[in-house]
Amino acid sequence: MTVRDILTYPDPRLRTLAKPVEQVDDTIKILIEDMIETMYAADGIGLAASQVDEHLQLVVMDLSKERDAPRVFINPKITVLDEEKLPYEEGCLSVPGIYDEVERPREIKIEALDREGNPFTEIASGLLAVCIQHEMDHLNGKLFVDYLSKLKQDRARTKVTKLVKAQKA
Ligand code: K2U
Ligand code: ZN
Repeated sequence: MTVRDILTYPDPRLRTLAKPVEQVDDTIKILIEDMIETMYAADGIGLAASQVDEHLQLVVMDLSKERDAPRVFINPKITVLDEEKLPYEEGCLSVPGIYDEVERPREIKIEALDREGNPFTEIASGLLAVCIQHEMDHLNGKLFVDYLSKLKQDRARTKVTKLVKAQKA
């Protein structure tokens, strides 16, 4: 398994539209393992393949306290079940150091394939609903900062660019 580099805002590759996974073959299974390791190494609770410059519809997540229950969502589709929106203080491994409130639909249905390629459906609310919607945005080339004001976006771009430059120095 390999810890992959995570693309950081405003890298234009983060805007790439992810393609569906055609077959859950060994290449995909290796990518899944690498993404899980990368997510844990970065202290994230979710990670989209787009963030490691692999533009496939693939998300990993671990919402457990023990950090020992990774979940895989291949070709995820979501349907809004309750239009009521709830705010959540979001962050992103691709936008380090920036946290702000985003409002998203409270309850959704998730349809995806698991890591063996078997289809499953799940009704989600709370952190699972927030996280999968955040990750689905990544697969569609959207970042949580896109929901913020232009001023906040400009400030985020400046702050992240400086942070990443300092990390590389
Ligand atoms: O996509 C990512 O960068 C993974 C996020 C997932 C996430 C974002 C917002 C809300 C919930 C999950 C990372 O895990 S960022 C870590 C984090 C988690 C909760 C709140 C803020 C930051
Ligand atoms: Zn993110």
